[in-house]
Parts: sequence; C-alpha cells; structure tokens
Amino acid sequence: MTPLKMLFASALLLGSAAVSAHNYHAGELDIAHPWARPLPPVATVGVTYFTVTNNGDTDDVLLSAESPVAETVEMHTHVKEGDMMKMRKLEALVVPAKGELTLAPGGHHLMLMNLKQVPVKGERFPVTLHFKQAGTVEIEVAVDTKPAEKHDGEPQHNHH
Ligand SMILES: [Cu+2]
Repeated sequence: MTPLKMLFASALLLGSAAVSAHNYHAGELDIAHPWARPLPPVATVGVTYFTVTNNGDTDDVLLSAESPVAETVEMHTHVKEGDMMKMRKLEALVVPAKGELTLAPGGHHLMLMNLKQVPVKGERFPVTLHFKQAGTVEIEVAVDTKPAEKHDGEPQHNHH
C-alpha cells in the first residue's frame, strides 16, 4: 500500500467513527440504525432492533444472526394470544423486494440469548447477519434508550 493510500484508508476509518447515525450497505440491502436498550448488569437476554430496506427486485431472507456478546441470537416476533403478547421464535425473516423489514419494539426483533456481556449505554457491540442474497453483513449495534431517528406518530404502549 502506498503512503497516500494508507492515509486515505485511515481518514476513512476516522470519518466513519465520527458519524453518529450509522447505516450499513450490502448488495441491495440498506440496514439503518441498529440499536438496543441498555440493560441492568443482571440481565440474561437482550433485544436488538433495526430496519432493512431492500432496493432489489428479489426478496431477501435473514437466515440467522450471531454476536460475541450472546451465546445465541434468535429471530423473534410478538404474537397476541388472548390478551397476552408473547414472543415466538422464527426460522427466518423476509425482506421483501422493493420493501422493508422492520425490527422494532412490539414486533420483530433479534433476541440475544444468554448474554456474555450486557449492553451498556453509549457502547456498541457487533452482530453478524446472514442473508440469503446479500450474504454476511457485520453491523454494530448502538446501545441507547431509544432510536436516534424516531418516526412521528409511533404508537406508545404503556401497560403500567
Ligand atoms: Cu424475543
């Protein structure tokens, strides 16, 4: 590598570290702002949310995920059983062609099982996603109390 190229590479690294809103691009997919809630030190499970946009003409499928902070990472959704919202494990999550897959509170999410390291506010942790079309994508999950980009009119659930 020439000195100029090395300088360019390190400038890129510094640049990406300074950007607060973080997005990832892989093939036809854009993955926007992966985040997780901070948890108390005794927590054994955690949850991760993000949005995947598929710019392509073919459906993609999230097949699996893993992270060094958890023993396993499962794909979950919420289903209503009577008056109770329960979580159900899914084998895959579809990202429709020219569409979106949203992982958000109350809906689909990644479940971090048997945490080895509890997410602490202000930190980030890596998650590896395996897509059928786009392949393997490494993302970093920001630990914060709520997403940086909040949609207006998002329903607020308060059951306390
Ligand atoms: Cu879950």
